[in-house]
Amino acid sequence: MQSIFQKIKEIALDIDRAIKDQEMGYSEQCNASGDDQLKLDVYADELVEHGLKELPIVRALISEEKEEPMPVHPEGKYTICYDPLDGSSIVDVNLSVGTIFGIYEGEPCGETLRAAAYIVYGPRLEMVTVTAGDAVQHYRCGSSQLFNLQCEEVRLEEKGKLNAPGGTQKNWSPRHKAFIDSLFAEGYRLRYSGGMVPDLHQILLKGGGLFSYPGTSDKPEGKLRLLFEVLPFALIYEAAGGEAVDEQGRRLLEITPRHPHDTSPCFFGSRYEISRMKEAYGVA
Ligand code: P6P
Repeated sequence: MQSIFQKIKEIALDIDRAIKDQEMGYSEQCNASGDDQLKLDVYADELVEHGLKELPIVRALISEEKEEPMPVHPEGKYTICYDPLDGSSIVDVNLSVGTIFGIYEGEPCGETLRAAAYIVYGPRLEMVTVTAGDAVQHYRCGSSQLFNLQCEEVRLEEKGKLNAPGGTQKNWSPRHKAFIDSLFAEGYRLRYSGGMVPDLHQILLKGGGLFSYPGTSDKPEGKLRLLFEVLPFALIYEAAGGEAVDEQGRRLLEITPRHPHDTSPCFFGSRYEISRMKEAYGVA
């Protein structure tokens, strides 16, 4: 696994440079989910693909930016699913964005997820990693271009203070709106940038709270993709002592996608907030 994390660090430095140097225009393409692709999306996708293909341990790759899985080394052990530049639509206004990796052994699903990592491209370049069964680790890249360990065991508090409610509010169910409003009535502070990676990174490092992207009238199955967005963060949040569930209160890591680009409604947070969600959704 360390060879993968090391390669991710190298890729992160390349994408960080590209964000600073590349133009922000749109390509003529769109991805498998129908999202318009920035030239930067395409370039970041190439950087991840070419970097990971150098590792003999990689059996296959699945990218948010490509419809089909990419076979790599037949004797490889892991299938790596990734979102090369999540939140790229906000990079042109200089908000933080990220890259997300799920490292699966066998057919990719919650149960075969062996490790996860994400990179945050913000005022500082940072990385968070976890191997199933181990602690969540947080790294920061200094001017030396080295990733220095900041915390060897990132933990969520039992209850947090931050609330990151995703999705178009006019398309929320009345049940979801009542639940989100009840958290604000308890004094939670709104922290939502529209970038999944910095929004979840903030809650993780600030001790807790809730990030939610529910099913909505326009997106009944949610917006966030299981293999390369939802499941990697589910592994990280559970390893940090939190929970990650769908609208039935089921662990997201118990889900097996039918298609590589399947999405799921998702709730990530500290135990208290997830218990409140289960009460509000009647799935406690
Ligand atoms: P909304 C970015 O496009 C993204 O995929 C995630 O990074 C983010 O959490 C979500 O979409 C934001 O979606 O509908 O709240 O703007």
